Amino acid sequence: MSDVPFMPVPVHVEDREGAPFRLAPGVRIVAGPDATAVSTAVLVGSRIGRMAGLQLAVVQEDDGRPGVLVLKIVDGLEALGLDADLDPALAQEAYRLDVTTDRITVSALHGAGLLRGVVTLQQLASPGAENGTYDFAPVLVVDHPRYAWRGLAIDVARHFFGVETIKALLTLMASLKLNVLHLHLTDDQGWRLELPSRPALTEVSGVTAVDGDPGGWFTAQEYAEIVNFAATRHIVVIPEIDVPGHVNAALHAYGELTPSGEPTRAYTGIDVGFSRLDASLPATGEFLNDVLGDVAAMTPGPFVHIGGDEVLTMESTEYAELVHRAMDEVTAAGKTVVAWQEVARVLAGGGRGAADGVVLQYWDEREGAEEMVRAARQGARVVLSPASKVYLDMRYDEDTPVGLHWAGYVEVRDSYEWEPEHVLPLGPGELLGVEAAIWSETIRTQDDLFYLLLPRLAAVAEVAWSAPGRRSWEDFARRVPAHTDRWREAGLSWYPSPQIDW
Ligand code: TNX
Repeated sequence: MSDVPFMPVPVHVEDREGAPFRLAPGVRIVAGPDATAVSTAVLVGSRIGRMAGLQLAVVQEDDGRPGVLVLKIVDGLEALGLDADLDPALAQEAYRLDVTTDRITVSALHGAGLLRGVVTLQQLASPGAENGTYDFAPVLVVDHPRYAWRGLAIDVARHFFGVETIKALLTLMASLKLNVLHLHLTDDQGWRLELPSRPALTEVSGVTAVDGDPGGWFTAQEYAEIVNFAATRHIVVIPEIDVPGHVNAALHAYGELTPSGEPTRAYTGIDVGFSRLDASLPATGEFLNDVLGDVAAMTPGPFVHIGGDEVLTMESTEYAELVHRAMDEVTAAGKTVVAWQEVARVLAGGGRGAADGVVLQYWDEREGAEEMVRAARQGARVVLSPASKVYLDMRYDEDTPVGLHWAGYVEVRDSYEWEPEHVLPLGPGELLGVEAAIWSETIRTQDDLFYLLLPRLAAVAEVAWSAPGRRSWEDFARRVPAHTDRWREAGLSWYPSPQIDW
């Protein structure tokens, strides 16, 4: 075991003998002919190069001389030193990092694995003896994630956060090897994605937010920019259009969606559960078709999230009908449905296969566990977001200046010390992964946002990446302080938890 503060902790680390690899002028990146290796090389070249103030040349041929960083796509898991029967979804992100005095080699089956390996490499860097040089201690790391889905949901609806904040977030996520960014784009208080078929959604409801604070929205072009920025980091973006509740912003923009035909008033409070679509109105079907069709078309990733949470003013038959209509739109557009746990109720009644392919997100530990398990037996896959552990809008303690506390106070250790397999009694293959969430009712600034995210997001990332036998709270707490320099350089705030010896 090495004392390098890797985060999340890898599967296998082996210290090696010898002088460190020195990053100094003249170091080249060898990327071979593979396009994914080349694109990773360019990103790495600029990252590692910037760190040392160097321009690193990217070349195709490995001439065998020392002073190279080799990025290599290999054919099989055996070449990484891993078992051939590793789940293919995990294998995509597996990597082998081999640091010797003369050369560094990162190998993987896929560009995603290369990038994860390079993130590990960055964590190995320490300032060298000469000014501007960096040293990498000789080591062998062989690594792969525990879960294929390691996400963060951010609510940009209650308060809006623009492209620059989202990019800072994606950069942080990549550094923690997270791979899913779930954007909660619509809610009672605002609509944050411009859609070609429904311009009034943002023209009318883009400008509103909680407490009358400034709103905002992503233009279609900005959304594409976010999706591309994420893709370069092998992070998939999942847009959420929350229906059939949490829809006041839509009802405010389009009066045809209400029984009276009159638009509702803008809503700037923070209650939940009062707004709803109406299954009997013809406009409802057109709305679902337009909105979900547009969002699917704008999203290259395989998933669209339809929400489905907290509908408190609707009978179950109407709820089921609207959920099925939304699901059908997403499926017809060629995407996989993701939904909050409430949707399990609707699927669990449907018999074998009724939930095939759907991804359900479990958040409210007070209810719904049984339906979740039943839906999983019927084909649903599960992402865990247990609020008492990973709702990062919960306050750390009674003195935290922002945040809610309906799921309790959540200290860093609470976010870290839990076992995903103990949350629900699921069978093999049913548990896809773990997703943290941050809701923005009380969060107004980027500083508030990162103060709540860090260091808890690092804790959740390790829960999702690292195997249970490999991680412990004491060891995690010891490694956290080494990461604050990077956070500071990126301009991010964090919570100096008394549970950590800074
Ligand atoms: C529950 S999580 C909600 C959100 C709130 C959040 C606040 C979920 C599916 N619904 O509407 O913003 O709690 O913590």
